[in-house]
Amino acid sequence: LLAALPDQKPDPLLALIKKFASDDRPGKIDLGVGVYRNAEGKTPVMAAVKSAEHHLWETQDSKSYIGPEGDPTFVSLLAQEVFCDGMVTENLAGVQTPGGTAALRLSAEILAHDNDRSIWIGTPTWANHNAIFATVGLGIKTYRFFDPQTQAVRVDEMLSAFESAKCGDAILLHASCHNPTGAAISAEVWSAIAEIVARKGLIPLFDNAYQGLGRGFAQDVEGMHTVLKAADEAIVAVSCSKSFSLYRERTGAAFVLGNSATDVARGVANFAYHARASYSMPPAHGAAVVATVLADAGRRKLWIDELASMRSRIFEIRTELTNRLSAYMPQLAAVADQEGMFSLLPLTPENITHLREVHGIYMPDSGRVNLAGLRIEQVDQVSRAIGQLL
Ligand code: PLP
Ligand code: TYF
Repeated sequence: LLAALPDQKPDPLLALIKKFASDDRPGKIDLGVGVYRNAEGKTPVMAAVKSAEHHLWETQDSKSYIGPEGDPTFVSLLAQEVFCDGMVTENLAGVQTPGGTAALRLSAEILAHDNDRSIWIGTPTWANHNAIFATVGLGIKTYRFFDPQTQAVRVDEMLSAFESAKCGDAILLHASCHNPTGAAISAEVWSAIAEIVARKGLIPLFDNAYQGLGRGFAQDVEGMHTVLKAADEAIVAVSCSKSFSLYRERTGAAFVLGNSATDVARGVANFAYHARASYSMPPAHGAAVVATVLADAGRRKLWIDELASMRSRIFEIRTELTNRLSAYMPQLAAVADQEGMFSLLPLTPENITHLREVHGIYMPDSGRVNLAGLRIEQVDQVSRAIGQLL
């Protein structure tokens, strides 16, 4: 058994965490794994989360099973935040999942039910997307999404890929804060995507993993809403890992939007079937925390304000870094218009090894930088180290 198994490489981002930890240089800088860090370099528990945990500790009276769909109160409170008024109807339903990853996995499972269906994925994308869709046997088709040299979305290539998709194919879209590029899709392009989705009968699958870390909590899903309103059927995978800083609590949800209450109930029943066959039920704590934050106006405001300050810290670093890097390479001025924690710099694997070995600056070989890994006073030093290589 064991000798016959294939060799498996660790996820490069997760492998980088270990490499960084074993570097004992005091000035080392981690621009690798996608977690938010504050000005002190910490990933703190949000104040609203602490308050909710305190409340739960005092009031929670049972740890009995909750079922594969998870907590329906969490699911409906989260739906109010992710969708807009007219969308939360009997034609929308969802389940709680262990993080955005499991929401994507359940989505992949129901999409893979039709052997003829393919999913269209932009490149580059979050590395785990490929693994998730390949594991369930879904056909994967790719289109080039981003040009690191110009830092622009390859709009024409993306739209013509969608034009060539078959009716019933799925298209994977990042709702905002694209991982790994940070590239934002304009309102006009969202409308063009919506038009193709409607005309060709495509199924959008949105990965909504960074809501609130881009332009604003509500703004970050406006483009998604444009497409969802046009779509006949759609799926939305939500992660609460970043938006609530709940990473290890594994909190998320998968939603289906359909044409009738009967259809979405069938979608949810299939999500629950696949959940039962793998992890049985989602862990309760993170979802209970999110529900406790969202259900209380005071805690919700505390959370929304803290999220806004996280967003503005990322924006400040982005602006400062862009000002310096664009002096070396004018195209990098576009980095300022990107959103979320990441940008993808046009660096070679040799450049990245040099930055790590000589300057103690860590990033994956792709050249993706997590801007939240920087303190404002480090921007100058990091820009000079990177600038020399551009
Ligand atoms: N989707 C994207 C684009 C991500 O970057 C991540 C990263 O964590 C996820 C989904 C999964 O998030 P979770 O930790 O909630 O599973
Ligand atoms: O892209 C990132 O850095 C985050 C963290 O299997 C992550 O999404 C990376 C890999 C993974 C889970 C989370």
